[in-house]
Amino acid sequence: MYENPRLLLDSSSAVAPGGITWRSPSNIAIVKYWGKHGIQLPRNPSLSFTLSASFTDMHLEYQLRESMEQGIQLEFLFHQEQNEAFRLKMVQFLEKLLPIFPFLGQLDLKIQSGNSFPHSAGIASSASSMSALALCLCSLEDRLFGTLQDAAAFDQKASVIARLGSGSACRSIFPFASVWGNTSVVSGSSDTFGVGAESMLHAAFKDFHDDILIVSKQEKSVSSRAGHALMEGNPFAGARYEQANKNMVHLVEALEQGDVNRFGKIAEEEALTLHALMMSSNPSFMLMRPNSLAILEKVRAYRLDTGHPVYFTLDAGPNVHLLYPGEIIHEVRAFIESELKPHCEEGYYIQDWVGEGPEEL
Ligand code: 2P0
Repeated sequence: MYENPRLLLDSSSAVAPGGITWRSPSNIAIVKYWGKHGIQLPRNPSLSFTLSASFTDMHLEYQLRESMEQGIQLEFLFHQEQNEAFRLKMVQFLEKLLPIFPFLGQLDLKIQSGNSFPHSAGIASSASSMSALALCLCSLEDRLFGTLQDAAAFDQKASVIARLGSGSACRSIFPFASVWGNTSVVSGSSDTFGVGAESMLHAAFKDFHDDILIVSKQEKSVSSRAGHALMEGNPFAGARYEQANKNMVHLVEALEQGDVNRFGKIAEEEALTLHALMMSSNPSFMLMRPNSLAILEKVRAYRLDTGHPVYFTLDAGPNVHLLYPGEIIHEVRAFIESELKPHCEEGYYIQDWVGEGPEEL
């Protein structure tokens, strides 16, 4: 639907060389996307909070190509250094996008990219980097052709492009929260792009924190692509997709009503289900480490002892995300420092929070 052969520069186009920069954040799923089909289409709807401190900055430079070379011409720097593996991945992706952005084949491109979090923090950077790239490309289209002046159309196209790069990235385009995947409880929701969910958030959730406890800085033992693929043979897949649909309904209610405890119960169930699915896949993967489990048990005991609404979620890896409202930040940080930090690799954790979404710099 986004293929557009007319987005080509004609020979009389006078394109001045230029640059575009976007900062785009990561996101943390509360209802998880796990299982896909077709071209990056989700098996179930998901909902995430948009983060603030974990982001990618991407600068895209372009100039009209003078040579007759075909295809994508790209120079790529990651944290100011050449990275051939990343460059080739990026070239492959941009080549796939040529039917949507045919003008990319007429330009010499240079991308400089960097993350706010260390590369070796065991944090997936695909959501922030693919959303940043999608935003740069849509800004470039708009600058050259004026075709994305409408903010909603811009966001929707950016979300589609981000999704093609990495499913979860399509949710990073929107401030505070986003829903991706068709669900009857969110009007306008779609399998092909994320939609903003800020308007459904009770004030209680707009000041939510997500402290990311880094249990291991190692790369994930299984790629997301392989993880999603394992769902195709998982005996619990059907029940899982049903559960995700129900959790989405309940989560939207909890978010609207400001029901933090109901929200937290769903968040933990989703995280543990994701890991249970990986354990019950063939081959089976155990993504938590002993320190992950120690943290989960301490969080539950702390909640029981203090009554403070602190909940956990997990991505497809060993690191634990602690979710809690800003009003108890001092108590929770003291708990992290004394009880949880010893379970983190080199005592490392990232202080993050729900935020405003991407910004053009
Ligand atoms: C999510 N995750 O909803 C889920 C929960 C991780 C755990 O989406 O293959 O990098 O690029 O579409 O988006 C991570 O998978 O996978 C992910 P692809 P992606 O955030």
